[in-house]
Amino acid sequence: MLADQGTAAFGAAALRLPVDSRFIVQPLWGSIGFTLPAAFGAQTACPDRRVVLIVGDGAAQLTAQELGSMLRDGLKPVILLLNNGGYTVERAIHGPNQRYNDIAGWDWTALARAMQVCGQSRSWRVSQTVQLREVLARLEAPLSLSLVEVMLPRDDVPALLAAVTRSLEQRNSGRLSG
Ligand SMILES: Cc1ncc(C[n+]2csc(CCOP(=O)(O)OP(=O)(O)O)c2C)c(N)n1
Ligand SMILES: [Mg+2]
Repeated sequence: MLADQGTAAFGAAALRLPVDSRFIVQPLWGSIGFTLPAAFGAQTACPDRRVVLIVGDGAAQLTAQELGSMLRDGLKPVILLLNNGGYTVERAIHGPNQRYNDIAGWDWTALARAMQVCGQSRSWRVSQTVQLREVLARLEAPLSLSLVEVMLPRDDVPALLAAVTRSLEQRNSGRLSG
């Protein structure tokens, strides 16, 4: 499993994973978009393992072309693309309504199709938990590159991120010393 910087990494940090799973994040440099080509590398290195990538819409827009490389090589990762209309983690830290945190809307379910010539991918758009569960149940052994566009409310953040931003706000407002 790979989780990109943004709400993806903050949410995935709280997951309990099976003992033999590996979890790839890049918290130190935090360069968004890293995990999409990293998923390409992981799936190439481990063709018999199921690679699950959780990536935000903003991050994915930086390195989306590597979907094409994965399709070229016939790789079958599961990609959970979190569509919350922009840079939600940044909104949580500063400027919730600033235009610089909005991104251009993309038709994510059409994207993989546009990058292939002979139908090696499948895409879904889900907006309810029950739909996500249904799709994930089908993806226990993916037959093709599988992209699930997960629609999320713009300001929906994991509990860990909410706690971090609360303490940042306290510090910035001078209410916390030291
Ligand atoms: C290359 C790079 N550019 C900008 C940033 C600053 N940055 C950190 S998180 C983030 C937003 C991520 O948005 P998204 O991938 O949509 O995740 P979300 O929090 O919305 O789920 C940005 C712009 C960065 N870390 N790296
Ligand atoms: Mg986003």
